[in-house]
Amino acid sequence: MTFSAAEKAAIVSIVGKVSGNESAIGAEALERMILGFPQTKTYFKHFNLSHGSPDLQTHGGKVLGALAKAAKRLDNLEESLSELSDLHAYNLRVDPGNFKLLSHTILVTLASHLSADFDAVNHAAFDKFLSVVSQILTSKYR
Ligand code: HNI
Repeated sequence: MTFSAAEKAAIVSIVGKVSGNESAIGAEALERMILGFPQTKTYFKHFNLSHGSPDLQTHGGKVLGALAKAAKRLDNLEESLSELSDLHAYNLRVDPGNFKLLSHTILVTLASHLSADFDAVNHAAFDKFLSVVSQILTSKYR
């Protein structure tokens, strides 16, 4: 899957707008996922899942940080996400369907915070980015 120059610019721009707020944005996306889709809580039994908890902030920062890092290597996503792909497939064994749920809540969180900056073109490009990342993170399951 490749990205057009316009898609790359949109993805990099959105990541730039989140820069510095990865933990807060990531925590909110995680909270929306566990509240909106409570079945996803099974993966986070060892976390304090209360609103704004340090666990949510730390983990949210890791997830959004990984996306920011990946956005710097859009031409070589498979290689840059290889270790995370191993982790999710072999260690965590997250059911692939959950990636759609988290991608959705990341998009909702971005829309809520970035408002007009998250227009339809940026939305479409970021949706594609999350879908490609999810595809890679779930590619080693079978
Ligand atoms: Ni995910 C750990 C990135 C989707 C459950 N995950 C990580 C880490 C990163 C990460 C980064 C930390 C790795 C490390 O410590 O070395 N996860 C991502 C990304 C996506 C994603 C970029 C998709 C956009 N993860 C999901 C989904 C679930 C999920 C959909 C389950 C619903 N991830 C986990 C769990 C851990 C995890 C569980 C381990 C957490 C811990 O610290 O114990």
